[in-house]
Amino acid sequence: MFNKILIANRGEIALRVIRTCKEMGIKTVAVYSEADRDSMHTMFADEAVCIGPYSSSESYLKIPNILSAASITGAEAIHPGYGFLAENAEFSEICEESNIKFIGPSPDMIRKMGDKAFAKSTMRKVGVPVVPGSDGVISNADEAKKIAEEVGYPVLLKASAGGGGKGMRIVKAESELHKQFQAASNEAQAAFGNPDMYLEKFIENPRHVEIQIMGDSHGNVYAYGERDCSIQRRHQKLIEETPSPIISSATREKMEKAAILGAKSVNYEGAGTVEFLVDKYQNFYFIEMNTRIQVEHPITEMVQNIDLIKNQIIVASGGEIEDPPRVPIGHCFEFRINAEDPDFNFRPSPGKIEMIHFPGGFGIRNDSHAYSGYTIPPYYDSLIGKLIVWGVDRSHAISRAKRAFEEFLIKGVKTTIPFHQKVLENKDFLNSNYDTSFIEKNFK
Ligand code: MV4
Repeated sequence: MFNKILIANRGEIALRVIRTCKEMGIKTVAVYSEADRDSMHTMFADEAVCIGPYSSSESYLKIPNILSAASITGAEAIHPGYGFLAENAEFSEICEESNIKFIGPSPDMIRKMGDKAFAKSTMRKVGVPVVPGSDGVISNADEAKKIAEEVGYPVLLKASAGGGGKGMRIVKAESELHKQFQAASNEAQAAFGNPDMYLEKFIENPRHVEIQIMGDSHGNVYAYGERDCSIQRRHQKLIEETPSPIISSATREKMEKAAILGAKSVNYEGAGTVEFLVDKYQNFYFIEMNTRIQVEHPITEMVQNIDLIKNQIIVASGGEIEDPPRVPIGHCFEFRINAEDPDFNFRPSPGKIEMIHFPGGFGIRNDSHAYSGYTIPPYYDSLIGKLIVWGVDRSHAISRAKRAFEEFLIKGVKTTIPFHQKVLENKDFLNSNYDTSFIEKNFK
């Protein structure tokens, strides 16, 4: 096992990793930008190294600075958290070459799964259901036209280097296809330095359900149930829950089997998420695989009674992960508390938190780096924390969430708390009658 881990991240996820390291008896090194001098992760790690000015590109994304910090502190491994360098193949590769264990997938795996058209084609070949469309990249608009005719309009053009909703174009009719293909491809070239596109049938108002998996170097791959992440706004998730209220146990079993099949076929190691779209008939289709720990991982931890970060560290050190019962107990929600004003189109509201009081009691978990007097810098994401609420079933968790929000006080910045309180009164939400269009429909 490692003696010392460097956490190449900030905010709540840096703190989350530090907590598990402490519980495992592993020393921790925080890195911080000049804007994060007073940040909680900087204070709670055993050592902290300043890696540059406020700008991410000069600090949290600056590979030489992070490796220098690892070298001078003698850290043997680096946990990247999510975002920043978590899915950067070059970083994973340079860590490998520097004899520092990257707690995440190999550079090769990051490249394979980061190429969305290739990932989809790989999954299709081993029998994982995928959205009907092109098998891999399409080279021109004429080819796109042929495939669109086969699967039927509307279709979606997706950038192969995109993901998470970036670089997508809906095409409703053949007459638009040529123009849209050129525009989308140019956009992809500008945004990702890669013009490759693939095409899919457009699934109307799907639900977004993802399977948590974990693989180790001994050939084990396990699935830990699903998370329903359909409550999103502009591809930013706001509420996640597990189990998904619309997935039957038969469908769950099929989705888990598909995710394990896909992961095993590429010898996947570490924590991963297999994303599916689910239509109104409970048909599910693979769309992407994420090779990182995700923001919403705690809801899986709560119902499965496991520490996913601990498992990541065990796997990275060559250990074998135990096969837990993997029977979910109860129901869990995550509510993302962002420094944003929901009354003004969720515009960012950084600044000083004059006072913060977190809810507590049975079934409540707060993953947050915020404290009274902390200033949220405007340079990074707006996440103040995650309220994670566990209950014996969905309705119990909802009652508990409502009472938790009554206790949750934040003064000084606008937050998404009032938004969550409105959702908790929404009839469709209460009846589990929602899909990815929920926010658009209800909060215009
Ligand atoms: C789709 C889709 C409909 N049909 N693909 C958006 C994020 C990216 N991971 C995939 N996305 C979508 N892909 C097909 N063939 C609709 C979406 C989509 C979406 C997916 C998940 C969660 C929220 C979403 C919001 C709008 C569109």
